[in-house]
Amino acid sequence: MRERIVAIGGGGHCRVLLDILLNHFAHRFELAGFVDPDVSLRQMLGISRLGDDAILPRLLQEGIAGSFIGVGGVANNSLHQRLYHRAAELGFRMINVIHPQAIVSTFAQLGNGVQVFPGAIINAGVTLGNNVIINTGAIVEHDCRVGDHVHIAPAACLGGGVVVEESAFVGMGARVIQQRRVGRDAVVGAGAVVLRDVRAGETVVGVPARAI
Ligand code: JB3
Repeated sequence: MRERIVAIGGGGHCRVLLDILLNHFAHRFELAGFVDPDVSLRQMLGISRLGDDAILPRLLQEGIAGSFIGVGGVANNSLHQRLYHRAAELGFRMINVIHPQAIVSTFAQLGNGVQVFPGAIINAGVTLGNNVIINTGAIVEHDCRVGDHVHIAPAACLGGGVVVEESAFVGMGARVIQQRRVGRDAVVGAGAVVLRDVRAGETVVGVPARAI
């Protein structure tokens, strides 16, 4: 019996998630549709808009037990985070979406609602929290600890033992050298090279990365 699931948010990030689920996990999941406040949206990759977030409790009662956050976000994870909390509190099972061409070590630990996109690599000893996005081609080296609601953008690279705290964002193609810490809600700009710890809430850009 396939699990019926609903996507929360129907934009570009959701398109990548639907691609993975429709092409590789149709045997496990039945995609009931997506919810999104944009009434101009009708369908995406053959999946219909069901309504806005207000219908989520009814969907749960109708037996749609699983959900995933289709809203991504760049530099600011607050909506991604808020929607996750709302869906989890309603009682949805927050599914993990992991592309089969992502390499995820059997010695890595993943939370709930984790999204790992094509070409990403998660090495041994890594822990990923809940609602984490490891975007296309990103590399998370051995023993990294990535907190809840963190977004590692495409082609970013975390060296061994890096700690990325809750809700931080590491931009496209950024590098964080081994053992460094990126603080809670911090933002590492695209292409930045982080050689020292990034404080909570700080935004760093450039090579070497400097606070702005
Ligand atoms: O950079 C990359 C590779 N991807 C980006 C991704 C991580 O984040 C992408 O380029 C975008 O910057 C962003 O993708 P996302 O979140 O899909 O953005 P967008 O294409 O603008 O779609 C957001 C969707 O969320 C829109 O359809 C909004 O109407 C919808 N939305 C906004 N607020 C919401 C809410 N949906 C629900 N269900 N609830 C809301 O509160």
